[in-house]
Amino acid sequence: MVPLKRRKTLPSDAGNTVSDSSRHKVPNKFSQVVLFLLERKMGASRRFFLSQLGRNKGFQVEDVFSESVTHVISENNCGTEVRTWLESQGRGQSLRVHLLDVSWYTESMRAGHPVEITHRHKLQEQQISEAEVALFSVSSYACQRRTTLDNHNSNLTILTGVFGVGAKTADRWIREGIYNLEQLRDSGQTLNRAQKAGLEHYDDLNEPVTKAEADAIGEIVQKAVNSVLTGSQVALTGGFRRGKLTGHDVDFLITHPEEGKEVGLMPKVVAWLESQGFLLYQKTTRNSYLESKDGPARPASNMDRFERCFSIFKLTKGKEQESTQPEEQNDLKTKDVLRPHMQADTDQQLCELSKNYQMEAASHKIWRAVRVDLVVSPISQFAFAVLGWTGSKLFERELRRWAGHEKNMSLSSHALFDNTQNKYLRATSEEEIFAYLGLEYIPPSERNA
Ligand code: DGT
Ligand code: MG
Repeated sequence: MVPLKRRKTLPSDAGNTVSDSSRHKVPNKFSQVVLFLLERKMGASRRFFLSQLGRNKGFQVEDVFSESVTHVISENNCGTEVRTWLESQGRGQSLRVHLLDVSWYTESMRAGHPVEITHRHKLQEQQISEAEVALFSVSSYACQRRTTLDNHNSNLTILTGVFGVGAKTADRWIREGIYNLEQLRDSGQTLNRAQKAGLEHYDDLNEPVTKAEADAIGEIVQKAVNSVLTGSQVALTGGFRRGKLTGHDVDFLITHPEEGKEVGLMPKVVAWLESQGFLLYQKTTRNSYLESKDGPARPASNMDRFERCFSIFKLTKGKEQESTQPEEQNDLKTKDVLRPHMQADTDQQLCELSKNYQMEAASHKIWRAVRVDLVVSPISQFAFAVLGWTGSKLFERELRRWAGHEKNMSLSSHALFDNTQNKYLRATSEEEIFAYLGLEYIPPSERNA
């Protein structure tokens, strides 16, 4: 049996607790500076990662805002927003603290000590409307709001950008003195299969996937699915379904209109893709959701229960519309890129030649690696799966929070259970699910919370 990888919960503002093992590894070197990172717009995982980074450098970084905090660090917030947040926490009197942009924090991390605060580090004031003030001083549900793509997002920096590397591993490596990819390559660290693939295809995987590439991969997946089981259906989910023009991966949901026919589909699809040379990496986890056994859907525990394949596709460049089989293409060989005059007489020249070769080979590479998630769902759960896999993550979290707090229901990507009536509510469309939840239907393009 393949063990399920559980989603890890990160400490957040709400939790206010952190295990002893993850804190204060290095004593506070700067006793006058007590930092607090605001999760708002930064996100829980980035906040967690940056906080750990600071602690490892000897800074005191608090999980919970308190009187002792001297510097509040935020990202993509203006001064007014942070002040309003502080006031909403009942900390209006604490306005004497420094309100700083995350750039001050990252520069201080790099310098190894708190750098001088200059004008550009200070949060700028900006007029915000009363409605906006209300939005984050009063609790609200993102699944009641319409949020388009016009908002900011940040990528996790350095090591956590490697596929297969989570905040915990990155933190361990940083403590061992590994700060970047070069150091990681030279360190001789034992990497698992996912991390090896992540390192090998690092540049490709950090280049956003375009909609055209997502469509090209969609055609390949459709072809794979039809080849192994006629009548199977493929739906594009994730950010691209919400209208995003780029993404970090491409998400697909696969089903068959006849319940039960989807069983055993994933290994066949994966085998077909592998046989055609489309996969650079794949890891499949099996479906472990059983309604009769699991009982009412408990959201957190049901997150990863579909049969799912984490993969890296090999997509031919510039042929997005043709879905050409990669094995028909030949990578450029040394002879194609080494110019005739490139003769090496010394070791140094040889080294230069090799560097040139690698650079030229990379620029001529005719395929790129793309992260693709494939998920198989039985048709009876398909509407819930589509809703759950369309995102955004915050929108999903808020939907489940709404279901539980406001409707006494449990929502997951598998089912909706009404705790009052003690029964499952069946649905064949997202619209029906919104209706059960007493919410106005929000189309995918407006779920970008
Ligand atoms: P992207 O890929 O960066 O453009 O952004 P998204 O929104 O496509 O994010 P992604 O690919 O991480 O996840 C797509 C949606 O799928 C996300 O909004 C929530 C859902 N999702 C992600 N991971 C899991 C999971 O492990 N289980 C379940 N049930 N849903 C997940
Ligand atoms: Mg995605």
